[in-house]
Amino acid sequence: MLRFLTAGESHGRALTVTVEGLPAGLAIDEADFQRELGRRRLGYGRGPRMRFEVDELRLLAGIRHGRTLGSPIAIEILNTEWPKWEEEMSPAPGRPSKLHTQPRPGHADLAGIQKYGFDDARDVLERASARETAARVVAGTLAKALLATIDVGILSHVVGLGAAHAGEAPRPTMADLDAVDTSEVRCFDASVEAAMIAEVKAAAKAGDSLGGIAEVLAYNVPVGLGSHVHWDRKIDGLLAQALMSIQAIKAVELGDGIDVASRRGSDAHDAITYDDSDAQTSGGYVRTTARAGGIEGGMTSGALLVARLFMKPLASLNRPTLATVDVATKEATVSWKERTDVTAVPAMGVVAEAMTALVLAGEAQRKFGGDSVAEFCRNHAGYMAHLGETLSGPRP
Ligand code: EPS
Repeated sequence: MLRFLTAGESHGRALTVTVEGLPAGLAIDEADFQRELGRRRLGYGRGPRMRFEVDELRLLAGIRHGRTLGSPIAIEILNTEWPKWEEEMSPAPGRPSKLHTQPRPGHADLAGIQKYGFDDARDVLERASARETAARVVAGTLAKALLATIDVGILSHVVGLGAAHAGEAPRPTMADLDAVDTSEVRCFDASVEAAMIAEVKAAAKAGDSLGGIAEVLAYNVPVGLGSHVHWDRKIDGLLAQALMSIQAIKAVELGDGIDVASRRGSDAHDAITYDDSDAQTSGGYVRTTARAGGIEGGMTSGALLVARLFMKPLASLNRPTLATVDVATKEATVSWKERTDVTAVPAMGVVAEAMTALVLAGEAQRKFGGDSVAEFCRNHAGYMAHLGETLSGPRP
């Protein structure tokens, strides 16, 4: 079973991530993590921190000479500003210099203060912050590397930013990933890029924030990851949970999930054809459309996996205007001003790739097993070679 745990506060000394359950022999090095972390820092509308944050890494355990050992992997991501925050975030007994008592509407501040009995929203916000997604991206880099050994590729692109939406442009393939990352808003539809940037500029000028939509695509996913047999083995449920857990995500759509609810069945599903020259992921059974998002009955179908994530505008506003209540005095006020991004939708897509990779890699390991990458790949190849054969041959 592939598991990971992160720890760390946004302005603490470091984030750490422990990843457990990967096979031995997976080729990985620091540059792989840095490439993905660098992609996560991109995006028009990010705040000042993303210009100076460097995501310095320490590979602490589980990797030797560029290969995983099969043991738990532990990685630390140092926070650039720690020296500035050392006193405020010190683990030693003491008191904060200032209490943040005016919770930001839409943030974890108020529910966290109430639930944990805090008198300072910083005790909540430091962990609720999307800084934690850097650790997820590190874990996701390992998951992507495992999936790459069976030729599964994952990418994301932004399809909505504020009121600007991409049209019906063709979906990017893995070969288009650099082009997507080159776009300032990670949008593959060049005709809408300027409108997205204008949206961000206008929101920034107003001291406001913006949400949006990113689409994640997973190519070459083999048929049969996940299962129909239990609610907690259905891969659509696992993906929804993993993607909804990303900070500020309020909805996840798989395939045309929202739209098909108002169509007739004859117009909502993906017709099946057979083409044995296209046997790679699905045993030759080809879906002619991608409405189901590559998932049927809680299992991957071998078709393109498509998930869309809907992100709310960030709760921290550069010009706080929403009414709130000071929890110390119960007086009406607005929140304090916390440094923030205008939007983080382009980065969210990269985080969504990581979470998708972690779910798919976990399910691939459940299906193919293997203590070494070689064994994992052999088992995958054996399964793919015999797709479509019945369990025990002809009935007696
Ligand atoms: C964030 C606020 C900003 C973002 C941060 C998420 O951080 P700061 O308060 O330090 O300016 O830059 O994102 C990251 C640090 C990151 O690595 O993604 C928030 O409140 O969620």
